[in-house]
Amino acid sequence: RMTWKQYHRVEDIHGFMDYLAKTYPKIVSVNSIGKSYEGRDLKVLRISDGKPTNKAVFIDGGIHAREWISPATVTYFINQFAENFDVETDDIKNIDWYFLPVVNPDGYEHTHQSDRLWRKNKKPSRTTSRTCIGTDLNRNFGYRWGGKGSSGNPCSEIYRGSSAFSEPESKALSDFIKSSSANFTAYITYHSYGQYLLYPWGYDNAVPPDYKDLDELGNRMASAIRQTRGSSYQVGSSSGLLYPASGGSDDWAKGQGIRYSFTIELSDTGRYGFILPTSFIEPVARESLNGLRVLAAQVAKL
Ligand code: 0X9
Ligand code: ZN
Repeated sequence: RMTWKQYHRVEDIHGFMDYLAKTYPKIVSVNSIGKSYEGRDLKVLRISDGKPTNKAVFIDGGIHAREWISPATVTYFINQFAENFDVETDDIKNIDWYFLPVVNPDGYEHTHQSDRLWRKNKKPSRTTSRTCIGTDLNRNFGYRWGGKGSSGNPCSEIYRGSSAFSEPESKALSDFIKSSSANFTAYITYHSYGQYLLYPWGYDNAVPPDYKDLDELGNRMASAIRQTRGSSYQVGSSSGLLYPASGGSDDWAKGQGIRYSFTIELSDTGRYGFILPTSFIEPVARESLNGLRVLAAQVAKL
C-alpha cells in the first residue's frame, strides 16, 4: 500500500502506478518508456480525460538517486489527481499530465540497499585506467552538453557521460518527449534540496528571451507555496542562483521549445539535506502541489 508516511522502493511505486491504471482506466494509463541500465522499467503515468484541446505537462522525479523527497512528492501529485479527478479543478482537467516519478531507479534502489548518498545512475564507465560507476544524469542531456559544471572524469559525482544521452535513462526520457504527440507546454523536474524554483539556463550565466515570463510564473508559484505553511522558495535562473551546470534536463526541455521549464529543489534548506525525515513528506508535497496548481492555471489558460 502506498502512503506518504514513508519513502518507498521502486517496486512499490510502480505497483501503485499500475494499481491506479487498473482502478481508473478511463483517465489513467501507465507505459514503460524504456529500461534502466540494470533493466528496471522507466514507468510513465498519464492522467487525462482525453480532450483534444488539452495542453500537456511533463513532470519527473528521482533523477538523482539520494533525493528521496522528489519521487515521494511526484507520487503525491499522482495520487491527488487520480483519486480525485472528478472533483479536481478545470485547470487540472484541461491538462494531459505525464509523470515519471523515478528517472533513475537503479541509483534509487542502490541508496536503499547500500549507499544512502549515491547520486548518479549505475552504468559503469570503462576507461583505459579504471572503472568508475555512474553518470550524473543531470549532466547527460544534449543541450550544450559537456560545458561548465560537468566533468569528463568518470569517477566524478558530476560525470557527464561519454556523450550526450549516452545513458539509457536520459535517452529514454528525451526520446519519449520528442516522439510524443502531446503538446508539452511545461516540464518540471523535482530535485532536492535547497528550496529553489529554477529556470534556464543552467549551462551558463544567460537567460532565455522569455525569462521574464518564467520569473513571473516562478514567483507566483513560490507565493502559493509560502501561503501554505510559510516555506520560502527562492526564484531565479539555475546558473545565476546556484551555479553553472550544463547537460541538465531543464535546459534540454527548454531547448526543445517547451515554454515553462523548471527545476524545483524541494526541502529542506540544509538542516537534514538529503536525509529528510519522513514527517516532512506530507507537508512538503502538499505545499508543492499548491505551487503546481499555479503552473496548471497558467498552462491551462494559454
Ligand atoms: O546540480 C544539479 O543537477 C541540480 N542541483 S542538485 O543539488 N539536485 O544536484 C541543479 C540543476 C539545475 N539545472 C541546471 N543546471 N541545468
Ligand atoms: Zn538533484
